[in-house]
Amino acid sequence: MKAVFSSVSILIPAMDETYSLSQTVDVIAGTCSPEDIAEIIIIISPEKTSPETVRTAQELITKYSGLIKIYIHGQTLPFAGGAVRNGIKLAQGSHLVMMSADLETDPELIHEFIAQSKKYPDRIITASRWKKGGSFKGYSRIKLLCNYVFEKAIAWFYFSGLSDMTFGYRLFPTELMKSIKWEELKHPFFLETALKPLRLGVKFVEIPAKWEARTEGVSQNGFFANFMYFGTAWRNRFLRPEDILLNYGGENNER
Ligand SMILES: Nc1nc2c(ncn2[C@@H]2O[C@H](COP(=O)(O)OP(=O)(O)OP(=O)(O)O)[C@@H](O)[C@H]2O)c(=O)[nH]1
Ligand SMILES: [Mg+2]
Repeated sequence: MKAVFSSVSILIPAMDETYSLSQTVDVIAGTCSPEDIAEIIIIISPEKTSPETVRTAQELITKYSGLIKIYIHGQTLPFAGGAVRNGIKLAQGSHLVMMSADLETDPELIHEFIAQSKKYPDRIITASRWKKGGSFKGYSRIKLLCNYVFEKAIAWFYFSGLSDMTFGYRLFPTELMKSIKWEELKHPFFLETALKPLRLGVKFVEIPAKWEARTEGVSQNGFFANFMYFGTAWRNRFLRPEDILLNYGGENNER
């Protein structure tokens, strides 16, 4: 699968963010070339996303009309992973970015993601808080310790040099994302988006990211939900390409 960079679709699931969502989009608009952005899709839950968030999204659509295509999509699959999976199906750009609306995925990095993707269009560009230059601010000590141990264990288990597989801030070739049979719906989906491509032999580029706890809204991921990540790590470890790809061998069959 050879990818060529033409533009990026940016997927932003949102629940209870207002100024954080605006700032995310404003920074992207202020730091990236409009021709590099295919679209920004704000994915909301019709039942759970707050009316203020929806209003903010509508204001952004008006503010950038004629400059950047922004639209709202009401998710049909549940939870954060389901929202992103809906976005993948819709993405029109050659590449797509998965990020959040709570400013924990620093929007200042998007132009760097794009620059790296132009250089390495077949690779996944992934943000790492553990790489030199990255950091955490406002992460509880216990979470930090658990994350450190988990990241080390999982890198060892997968023979991978990646340092931050649980962080949901990545750029992918769109075709790759559309070709995979995704399984997770909740937060472990962020981990799954590293593990399945790793099993397929896809290469990654890590860029350092500074993570800062949200100042608005609440995390949808309770502490004990983090234990679900073990199951995801285990289940994906022994998958083969024929288990992962929707249309394995399809190209050959067409001949
Ligand atoms: N549309 C939609 N968005 C969601 C849902 N759950 C979470 N989000 C959004 O997804 C993004 C990440 O969610 P968080 O709950 O902050 O998850 P996280 O940052 O991975 O986890 P923490 O480290 O605990 O904050 C935020 O922009 C949320 O608003 C959901 O069910 N539907
Ligand atoms: Mg968050």
